[in-house]
Amino acid sequence: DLKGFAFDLDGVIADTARFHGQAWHQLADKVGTKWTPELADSLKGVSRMDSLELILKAGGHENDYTQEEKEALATEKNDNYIKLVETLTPADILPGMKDFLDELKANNYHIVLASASKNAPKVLKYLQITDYFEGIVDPAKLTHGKPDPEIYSEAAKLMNLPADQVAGLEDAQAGIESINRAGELSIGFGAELKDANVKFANTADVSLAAIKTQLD
Ligand code: B16
Ligand code: MG
Repeated sequence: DLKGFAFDLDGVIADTARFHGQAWHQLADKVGTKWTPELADSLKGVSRMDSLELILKAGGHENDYTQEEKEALATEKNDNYIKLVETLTPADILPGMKDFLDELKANNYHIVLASASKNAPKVLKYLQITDYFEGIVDPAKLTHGKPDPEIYSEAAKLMNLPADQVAGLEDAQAGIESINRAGELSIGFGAELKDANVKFANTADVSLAAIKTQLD
């Protein structure tokens, strides 16, 4: 039986994937990499430095910058991203997610955050939902990012639950793979997540009953 839920943040709780995209697009223009929907998609759930490497590689620029310059580029992207995050309000919580958090809380489920983003605490603060989470996996302490299972395994540990009592919610292929490899139940939002155990077209469709229906 499920006892805990681990939430991805960007693209699941708030549409910050759009903000990450905007800030990375700016950076791609700066380094001269053509911005495409495929490139944008490949960055979802991927850490800041790994995302930068993917953008540099896509334009053949991986050897054009020193480590120091790369760190400066990543900082510039993050500064632009934070400016966008500071405009968030509770109205930016994706449809249905506040109700779902309330439903989980009312039914005494454990709730933690499993986001690759170092800005996650800030985003939760602006959305005013920090208090729903009994823990936040610290991405700075992880050896491997999504699709490695480490982040979702850590989420289960934070809740003191075995993997088979945990579900993870994700909008990105790298995240679904991470949940599946951690041995947890994967819940995916978006049509293209073929490996998710439970699938919803929109965040508004999720509820305990709707999950149960797909599992029966
Ligand atoms: P930061 P998630 C991920 O968050 C984003 O999807 C990804 O686009 C971003 O690069 C990554 O966090 C790192 O974010 O630069 O803020 O540390 O989807 O795992 O919640
Ligand atoms: Mg995400």
